Amino acid sequence: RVRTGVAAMGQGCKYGLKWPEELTMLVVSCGCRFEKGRIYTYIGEVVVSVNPYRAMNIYGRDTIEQYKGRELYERPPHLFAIADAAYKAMKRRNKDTCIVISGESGAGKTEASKYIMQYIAAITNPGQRAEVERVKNMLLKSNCVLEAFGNAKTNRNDNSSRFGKYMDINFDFKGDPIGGHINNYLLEKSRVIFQQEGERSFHSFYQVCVSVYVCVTRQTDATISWYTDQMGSVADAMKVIGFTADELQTVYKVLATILHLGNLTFGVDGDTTLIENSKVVAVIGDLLATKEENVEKALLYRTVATGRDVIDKQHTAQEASYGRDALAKAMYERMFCWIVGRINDVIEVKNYDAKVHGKNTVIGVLDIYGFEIFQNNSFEQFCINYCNEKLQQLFIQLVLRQEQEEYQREGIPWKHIDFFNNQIIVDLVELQHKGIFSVLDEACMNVGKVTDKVFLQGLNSKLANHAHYTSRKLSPTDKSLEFDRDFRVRHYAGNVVYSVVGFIDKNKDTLFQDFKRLLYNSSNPVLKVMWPEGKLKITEVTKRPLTAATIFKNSMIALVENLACKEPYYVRCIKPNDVKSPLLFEHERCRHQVEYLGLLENVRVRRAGFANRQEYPRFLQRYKMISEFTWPNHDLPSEKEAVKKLLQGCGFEQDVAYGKTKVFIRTPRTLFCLEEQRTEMVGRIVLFLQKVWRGTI
Ligand code: AOV
Ligand code: MG
Repeated sequence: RVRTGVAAMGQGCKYGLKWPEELTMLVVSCGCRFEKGRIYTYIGEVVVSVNPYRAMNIYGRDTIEQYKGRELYERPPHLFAIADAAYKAMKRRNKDTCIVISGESGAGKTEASKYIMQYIAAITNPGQRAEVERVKNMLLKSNCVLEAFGNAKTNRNDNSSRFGKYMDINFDFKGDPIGGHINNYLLEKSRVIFQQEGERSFHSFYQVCVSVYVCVTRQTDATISWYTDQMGSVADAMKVIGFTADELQTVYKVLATILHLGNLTFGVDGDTTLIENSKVVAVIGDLLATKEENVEKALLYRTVATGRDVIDKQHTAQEASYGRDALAKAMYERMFCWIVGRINDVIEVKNYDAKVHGKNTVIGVLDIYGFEIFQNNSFEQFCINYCNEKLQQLFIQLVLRQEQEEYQREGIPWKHIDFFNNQIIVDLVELQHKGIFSVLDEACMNVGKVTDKVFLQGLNSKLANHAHYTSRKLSPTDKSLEFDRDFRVRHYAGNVVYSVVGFIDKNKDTLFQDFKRLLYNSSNPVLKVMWPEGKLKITEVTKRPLTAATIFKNSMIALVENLACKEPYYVRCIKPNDVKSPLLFEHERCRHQVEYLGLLENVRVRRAGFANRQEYPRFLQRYKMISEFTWPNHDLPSEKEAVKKLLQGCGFEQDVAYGKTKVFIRTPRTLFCLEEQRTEMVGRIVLFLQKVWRGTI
């Protein structure tokens, strides 16, 4: 039973092995498989994937063929099998399904999501319909574009997703892709103006730079040539998707503007704030298709309405720098959302009439930023880690809790298996009035003295007794926390110290109206559409916008609701080491991940539970031909009784349990045998019918 890896390991641990040996064995099993190049393992229907950090020859056409249309346990564990299972469930049962990929930063989520999409593209559209081919091509090409603008090198991953992505792929009644939709979540835009030691800004900036500055490309650094290669394919992909030449130009101009903004410095002369390198302003004016003096004014002044009067208030140098950075971040974020919007325009399902074509079903693929801990963790890490808490909660609900609840509902004898429920941490972040986001929003609403320190004080008074929250004030002897700056959250995946510096600003996310008007009034129409709110008059802009935390929280709640109403398939990614080595499987590191991902509980539930369950009528319909008691009809009082008789007759009695409405099958092997017998019988029946038909019987 090597094939099922971890699950098989679980079955082998019948001899009273308890924590932590049981966990250790799980990890050892994963490690052995990793060393043999078997990077995938199943726990029930969950795929555990260990990042190989080397090119694997397991994603080609021949492998795709091996998995196409097969059942999960027929072939060695693979991402393709889970993609196929999600596809089959969608096609056979008309169900919306989703594939949720989780794991910490650098564990292999984005790569997995791409292989899954490639697989789906490869197995669909046997009729080669042109429109379907077009849609598939767009869906695949969109990955490359979004990675260029939304990924960056971090200290955890050279190609780290700095935004969350959920993609719906829509299928017609034939099971062919006819469109899609991408939802993107909170881009880490602060990266545009600041990167931690060893990190970089978004790939897109380097891609434009290598194309402009030959001297950069002469460097022999491998990553530079990578950027050069990418530059070409991103531009090609954008053209294929349908970005016009003007649109592409505007994208480059926005990138260039941001780079130039980064060079701007402010000084003071008496009472006047001024721009020290005014030549840069001219360049920016040019790039933004607006007058130089408009740019200068927007950078140095703020128009405010006081009663009926409208006055220009001069910024201090500090305010001007703040405004410049906010502009750079906002321009990038706005452009990113615009790109996603343009892709959606193109891939959106068109001309589909459900009345004519039947229900249009969906497979959702979720690839978000993984849990991360850096030297310095700020608002962005806080949001990213909260997002991972939400997904862990969903996993608990769907895999651990629901499974156990079903046994109870069906009256199957069951000993409850405990697991750590992270709802308490989700509440710590998102609970109304009491959670960290609420305290942050309250602090931002305060007029007058609003500082990050005040926010921290708010947290300390509201959360003093929370088991997963602490700060130096609450734990005075804990030197790893700085007074008036840090708080620590005990996340499901580890402890993270956050610095409150910047939380208020990032949450308020203020961009002076003057910039919005500046960009809206550009004579470049592409730029103009990115900034529709710039058309509002000074006196019209009154409503307080939602904070970044509230927007993110609402989008996460909506995401989880959306996933929860689909049939989920899980890929749990594990990062074997911190040095990107294909050879190193660090047991302690992996043990930690297996533990917090809830995989041990997952194994326990599966081991004590059943691999497969089917409602009696459905089961009977499928297998009745293999038993003389049920073929062609049975005379038993109920379908449940008929199923019992059938299974007794085949000798599977030991491996099944009978619930109120469903039969539960413990091991996949039994299901195989049933399937084999069925195939054989169906063959015989067909042969028999053919003979009858030809009159040879
Ligand atoms: P992530 O998506 O989980 O991190 P990635 O999918 O970007 O992680 O994987 C990180 C790197 O690991 C990739 O760039 C590859 O070099 C390598 N890798 C991952 N999976 C495979 C595979 N199946 N085969 C070969 N190499 C692989 V983050 O986006 O940082 O959370 O926010
Ligand atoms: Mg990623």
